[in-house]
Amino acid sequence: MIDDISSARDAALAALSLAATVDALDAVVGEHLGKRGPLSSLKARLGSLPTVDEKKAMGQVLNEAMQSVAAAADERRALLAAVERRARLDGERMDLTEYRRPARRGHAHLVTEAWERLEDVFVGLGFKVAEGPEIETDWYNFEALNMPPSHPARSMWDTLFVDHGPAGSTVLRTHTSPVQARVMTTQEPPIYVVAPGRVFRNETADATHMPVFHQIEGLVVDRGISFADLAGTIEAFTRAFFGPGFTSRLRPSFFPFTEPSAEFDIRRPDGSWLELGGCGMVHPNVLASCGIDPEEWSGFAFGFGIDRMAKEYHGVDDLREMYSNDIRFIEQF
Ligand code: FA5
Repeated sequence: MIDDISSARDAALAALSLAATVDALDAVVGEHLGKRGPLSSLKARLGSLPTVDEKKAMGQVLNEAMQSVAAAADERRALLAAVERRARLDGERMDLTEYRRPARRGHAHLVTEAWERLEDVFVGLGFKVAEGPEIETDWYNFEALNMPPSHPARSMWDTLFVDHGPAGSTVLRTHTSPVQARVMTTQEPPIYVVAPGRVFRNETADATHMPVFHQIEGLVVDRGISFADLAGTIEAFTRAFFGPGFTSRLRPSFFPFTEPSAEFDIRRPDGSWLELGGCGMVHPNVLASCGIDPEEWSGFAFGFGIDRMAKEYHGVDDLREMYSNDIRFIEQF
């Protein structure tokens, strides 16, 4: 009987190993371990064994055979199930890369765009681009610009100081005008430069003010430069930047580093005015402190707010919107 048990077990194991699917395997299990299967029918033969001991011993052998078949079936079922699952997943997989949204390109910040356009306009008018440091010495930011220590005009700008060197000697530049002094102390006239850059003031942000904003400085030093050259340059630039519907005007004003000085406004097509910056003829004291002979050379300078120009150009209501990085705002441009 032992031989019969062994061969029934081996036949079951062989059939299991040939089953290629879980369904086929279940069928094999049913066939070999089921009630009518060869192993079960051997169970029926136990009763015909002569002694209790033999019945017991043979029963145990048979049980072990059935258990080994069941264990082999479980192992193979797990394997086949994993293979089938993988095949099903592969079949269900969708190639999502087939649906491609057209790539969306962003754009430079509105202020950066205005900055670059301004450079283009002025380079087109024959200017070169200069730059200076954002952390400045008191001398360049104030003193060279005709504002000696304690000069009351210094309070025109709410200055942020840097804790470096003697107290008050280092500032975050309050305007781009120190670049005038840097250019004049290092270059011989004739000078035609613009200097765009970031400036800092201890101011609370509101619709038209930011504590960190941008200006573009212009400086011309040559022989026989007059106020008419300044007015003509500003008018040419206004039309080139904003378009033919816009014009400019100059209003008398005061800056310590220019004499005479003016405020520069642009007139929108609807007739309203917007203050954009300051300008004037370079003060003889400024030329002299930068080593240029005011008897031989004269010049004009201007400085205006790039952020306000970008705001105006795009019809934005509030400067702060341009720095909120709200994608719904940015996407409009
Ligand atoms: C100046 O800064 C002078 N350096 C301009 C100048 C240069 C005059 C050369 C003469 C010769 P003012 O402080 O007015 O001036 O600033 C000039 C422009 O910067 C303003 O008209 C405005 O357009 C812009 N501006 C000033 N403060 C802010 C601010 N907090 N936020 C945004 N823009 C500002």
